[in-house]
Amino acid sequence: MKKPLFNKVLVANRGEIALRIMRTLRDLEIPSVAIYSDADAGSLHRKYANEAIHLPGRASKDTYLNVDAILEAIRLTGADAVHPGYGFLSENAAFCAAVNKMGVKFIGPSDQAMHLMGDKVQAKNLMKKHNVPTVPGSDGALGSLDELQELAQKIGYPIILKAAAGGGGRGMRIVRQDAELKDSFEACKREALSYFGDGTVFAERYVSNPRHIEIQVLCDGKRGVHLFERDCSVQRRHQKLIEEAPSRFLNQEQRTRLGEIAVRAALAADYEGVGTVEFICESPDRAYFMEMNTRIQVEHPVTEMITGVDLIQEQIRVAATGELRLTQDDIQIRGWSIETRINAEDPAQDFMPNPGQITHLHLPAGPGMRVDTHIYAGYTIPSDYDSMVAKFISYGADRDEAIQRMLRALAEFECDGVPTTAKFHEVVLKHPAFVSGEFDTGFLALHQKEIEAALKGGPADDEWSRLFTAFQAQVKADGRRGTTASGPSQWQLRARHESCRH
Ligand code: MV4
Repeated sequence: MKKPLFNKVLVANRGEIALRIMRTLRDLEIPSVAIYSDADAGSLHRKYANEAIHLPGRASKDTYLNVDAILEAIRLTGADAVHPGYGFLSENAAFCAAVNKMGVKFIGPSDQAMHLMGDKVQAKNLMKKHNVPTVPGSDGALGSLDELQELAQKIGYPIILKAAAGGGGRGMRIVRQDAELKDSFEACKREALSYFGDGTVFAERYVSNPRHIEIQVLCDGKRGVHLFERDCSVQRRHQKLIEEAPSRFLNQEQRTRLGEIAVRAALAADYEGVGTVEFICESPDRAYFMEMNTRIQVEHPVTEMITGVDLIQEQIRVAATGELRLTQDDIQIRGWSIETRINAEDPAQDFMPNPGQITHLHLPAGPGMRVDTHIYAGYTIPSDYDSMVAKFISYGADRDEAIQRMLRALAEFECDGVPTTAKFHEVVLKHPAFVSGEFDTGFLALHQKEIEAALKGGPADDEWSRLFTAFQAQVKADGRRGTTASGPSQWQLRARHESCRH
């Protein structure tokens, strides 16, 4: 009888990711423990787990962020491992250390590696030592305004100021001229201190409208493999909305090169578990290390779809055995995958979160469609947590098929009682710039007006759909499958689109 990897795993999270982790635990025949707040008394993750511990209260700080309550739940249930998911305490080094101190395994990296990557100055210094490309900027933390002024003379504008304890777009300021430097520097330090309790700030040359390319890595502290890239450039205010794997932006040689750099970056910190090394790219050959996320990410399913690897299972295996069982040769790309985040927000109301009760629900399915969600008909979306209620993950032999299948799913989806971002995703997935793959992190800002017009169902929307259908027909007529589907260039499409718009 094989010794189980763990006897019982407490999942210190909620929503779709808690369910997703518990399903893999079920595959591995490992009993799961849920924690749930007052607001999640009717949640699927509570129902699905083998055991469930109620954490009194609604607010995150009293429940999913309540370290003492969660440590007590571990003691109470005798769990020998904890999976933190993403968000909440997943990158909280103190929680990680407290769990390990109990003799319970935190499924993730060591608290040292987590702490190191959480300090963007330390992380960047480590990368420089290991020949991982970084953006030119200050040599570590900025000591004074004089130092910043000297740097500005040296590297020129625009410059971006960043909080060392920040990340994910928090605590950043772009400076475009000398006159703004002093106030921006003071403001950035003040915000860093109040948001993160650490006023340390550093500076870099600002790369305008980069692509956001991130590499999935899986390490055991000694060895590491990469599972290729995800392109997360379609973002709104640093909130990713659409992610895909692989990226049209990289060819096979660039993909391999960036993957090897990412593994080197992770092993520089003796990294154990799954992690994501994030780059911004000025061009396919000019990628710069941004930060390393030391958790499983929301968008991990697109990587699972193109590689066939269950990342949560591998994460649990490495945590239990300390050994990576995959080699780089085991990991191949097959097909294309796209994820859209379905948020209970109203895109027509500036994406304002709009929780409430779901009175009718029909979820899409069929070939090439995976839905990771915790909602059900009659479920009331609590206002206490983030607004993401589902992830639609499409899979196709190539990018065009992945887009088509996502559009099929979005059209099939029905959800009454709360507005969602589904219609927004339909509009974006039909946009010539998206379809052609020629977009960067500035995509939504650049096309905001057209997208808003299409959302209102104006003529642009009908014309858009017609244009999209014509484009797709041409791709098929060309018989060109795969990512190199050319069809009319984005600019031809756009010109046609523009001419039709007026
Ligand atoms: C940058 C950058 C351009 N130049 N750093 C955003 C969050 C974190 N991952 C790092 N980020 C960026 N750092 C330099 N030197 C662009 C981003 C960035 C971004 C910036 C503004 C608006 C949207 C963005 C989306 C992804 C990355």
